[in-house]
Amino acid sequence: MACKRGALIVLEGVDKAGKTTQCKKLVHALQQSGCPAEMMRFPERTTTIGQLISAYLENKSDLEDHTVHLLFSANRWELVPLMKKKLEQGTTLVVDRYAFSGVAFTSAKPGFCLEWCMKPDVGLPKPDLVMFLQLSPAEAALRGQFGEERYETSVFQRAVQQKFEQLMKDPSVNWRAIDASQSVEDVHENITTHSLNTIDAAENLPLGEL
Ligand code: DGP
Repeated sequence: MACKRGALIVLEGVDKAGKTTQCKKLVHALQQSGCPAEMMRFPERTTTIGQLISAYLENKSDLEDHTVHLLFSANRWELVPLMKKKLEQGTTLVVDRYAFSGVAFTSAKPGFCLEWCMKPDVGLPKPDLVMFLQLSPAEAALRGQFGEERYETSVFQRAVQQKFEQLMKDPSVNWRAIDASQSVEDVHENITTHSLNTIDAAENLPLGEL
C-alpha cells in the first residue's frame, strides 16, 4: 500500500503572536500521538540565500525592496524539493511562516500591491491549513518590547496585520483564525484539533499549488 502523505500546516501571524512556541508544541503533540511531524521555518536562515536575508533583517546590510522580496521567495523555493520529499514520505510539516508573510510584509511597504507580491510564490506547495494567530496591537504591546530587527515596530506591524486580513479573505486558501490572546495551552488545544482534522483529510487529497 502506498504511504499516506503528510499534511502541510502553516502558522502565520504578526510578531509576538506566539507562532514559534505553538509550532514546537504542535510538532511534539503530533509526534506523541504517533503522527510523524517536523517543524520548518521561513526564512530558513542557514542557506546561502537565508544568510543574505538574515543580514538584511539584522540591519547589517541594505537590499532593494523588490530584490529582498524575491530572495524571501527564493528561500522558500529552495526548500521545496525537501518539503515534497518529506510530505510524500508521510511526514506532516508544521511551518513557522510561509508565502503569506512574504506578501503581507512586502505589501505593507509603500509602492507594492498584493498582486505583484504574490507572483513569485505561484506554484509553491499549497498548505492544507493556514492558521492565523490573531493578536491585537494592544495585546502584542503587553507582551513586551519589539526586538531590534528590521520590521519590528508597532506602526509597521499594524500595516502587516491589515495585509494579513486582506489575504485571509481568499477562499482558495484554507484559513483558520485562532485567538492568540488565550492561554498558551488553550491556543495549543485549538491548533492541535484543527491540525488532526486536516491530517486526516489531507491523506486522501493531492498536494495543491499556490
Ligand atoms: P522570524 O524569523 O519568524 O522572526 O521572521 C523574521 C522577520 O522577517 C519577521 O519580521 C517577518 C519577516 N518575514 C518573514 N518572511 C518574510 C517574507 O517572505 N518577506 C518579508 N519581506 N518579510 C518576511
